[in-house]
Amino acid sequence: MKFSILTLFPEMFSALNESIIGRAKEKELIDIELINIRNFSKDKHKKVDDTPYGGGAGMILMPDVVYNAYKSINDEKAKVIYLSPQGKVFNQSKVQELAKENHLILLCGHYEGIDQRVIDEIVDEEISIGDYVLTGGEIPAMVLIDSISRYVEGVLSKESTQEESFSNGLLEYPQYTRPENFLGREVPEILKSGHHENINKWRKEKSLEITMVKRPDLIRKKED
Ligand code: 4FD
Repeated sequence: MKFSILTLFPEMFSALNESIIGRAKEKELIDIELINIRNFSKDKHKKVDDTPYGGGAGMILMPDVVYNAYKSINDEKAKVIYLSPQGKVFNQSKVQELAKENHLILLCGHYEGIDQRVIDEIVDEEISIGDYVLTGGEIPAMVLIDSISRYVEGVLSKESTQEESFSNGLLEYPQYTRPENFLGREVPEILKSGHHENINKWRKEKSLEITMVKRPDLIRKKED
């Protein structure tokens, strides 16, 4: 899986050099290409934004600069995603759908915004990671990369991908490790029984119970 990121702040993505995603990069299971939009400014002062037509506060990213940055990627088949609070809200089924793509281009905007014409020209899909506003699309882009990379063959063990929360539409059952007694709280007896059939049954019941208590909306929403 290849991710190309169009951003004014490529250094923010150093977070992806850690842990599981960092290892996936080292193993070349995923490729993360950072494209600094500022490098495509034709201006001697590297100017990338200008004041909005019609007036108002803030600055707008100029369409030609964003377009030239996009064109430098030179892959017609890549899907272009714009991270914005106006997008369709991201969920695990969208993660699984996007994990089937070969190449995703993630366009990171800022609060002021991007000239609408380049969005209309290049964007295939607008996605939001939730109903709140951030200063930029970089953290949402990292959320997509992290969640999608987990479905790339070899990044995680197969079991962990399929067993976990949301893949079956339910929340995870609780987990325990040593010690058996922690501040007077015991590990559930059944987990020490070695009876795997009963353990699986208990875990399924717990999953359903936890989902009903914490996220009853997920039970009705299972078709999504
Ligand atoms: N909820 C999200 C995405 C981006 C963002 C921005 C237009 C603001 C939240 C385009 C307005 C980008 C989200 C940057 N905030 N802020 O996914």
